[in-house]
Amino acid sequence: MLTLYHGVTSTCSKRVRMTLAEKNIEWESVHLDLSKRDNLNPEYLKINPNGVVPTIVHDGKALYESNFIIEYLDDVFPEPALRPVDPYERARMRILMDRIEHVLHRNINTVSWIRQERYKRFDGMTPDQLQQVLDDQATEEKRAILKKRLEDGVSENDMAFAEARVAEVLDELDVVLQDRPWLCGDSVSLADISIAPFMERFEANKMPALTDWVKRPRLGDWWERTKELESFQKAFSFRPPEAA
Ligand SMILES: N[C@@H](CCC(=O)N[C@@H](CS)C(=O)NCC(=O)O)C(=O)O
Repeated sequence: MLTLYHGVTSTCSKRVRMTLAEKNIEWESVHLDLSKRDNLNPEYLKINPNGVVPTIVHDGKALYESNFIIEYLDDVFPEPALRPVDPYERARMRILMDRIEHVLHRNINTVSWIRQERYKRFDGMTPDQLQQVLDDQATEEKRAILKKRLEDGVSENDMAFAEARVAEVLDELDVVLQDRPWLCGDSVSLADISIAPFMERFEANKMPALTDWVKRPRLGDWWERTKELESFQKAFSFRPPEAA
């Protein structure tokens, strides 16, 4: 049995849902509402000490970090294979996934604070309530980032810097796609799945610099084909029972 603890709009959760759909794996859903901070519930922190989604529990064993979860799923449910066989290509796939997670995701998070109006979650809270939210953060790093955002906000300069870092990764992906239809070759791989949720977010957030397909025509073409994938449609149309 496989249980996925996830959030409906969470990009990292969509990676896992898309991988599960590619492999036609049955799973049980435990939906966490991030706006209500379900992810900071002490019970949940026992299986995800970082207090973020997603987490899977497979055969009684918990695993977190979405890029590692999807590699695990590819190991345990090998069909269809979502990683190149060639060791060099496989290593390149991991480098792409690392850039997507540690440069692109990290920076888009700064932008989303404003674009997705995440700061509104804290509107109307008293200083004591805000302090409680800070105290509840699962890690010192998350506490420091949130404290700075609550105290100083995110400036135009911060936004521009973060968006430019995201654009650099997208430029790299456009170059990678010069000689191949998918990021790791002729078929969909974990690298394609790793970036797909962010592309959707750039479109939804109406970020023209990040969805400029004249500047990045190969990535634009890749994005059109990705949206057609059944696994993409299944993963992205998920709605928690309470929203149905
Ligand atoms: N590197 C982690 C990142 C997970 C992550 O940042 N999840 C976000 C949603 S996409 C989250 O849970 N945010 C809630 C919070 O930070 O409080 C992964 O890939 O699983």
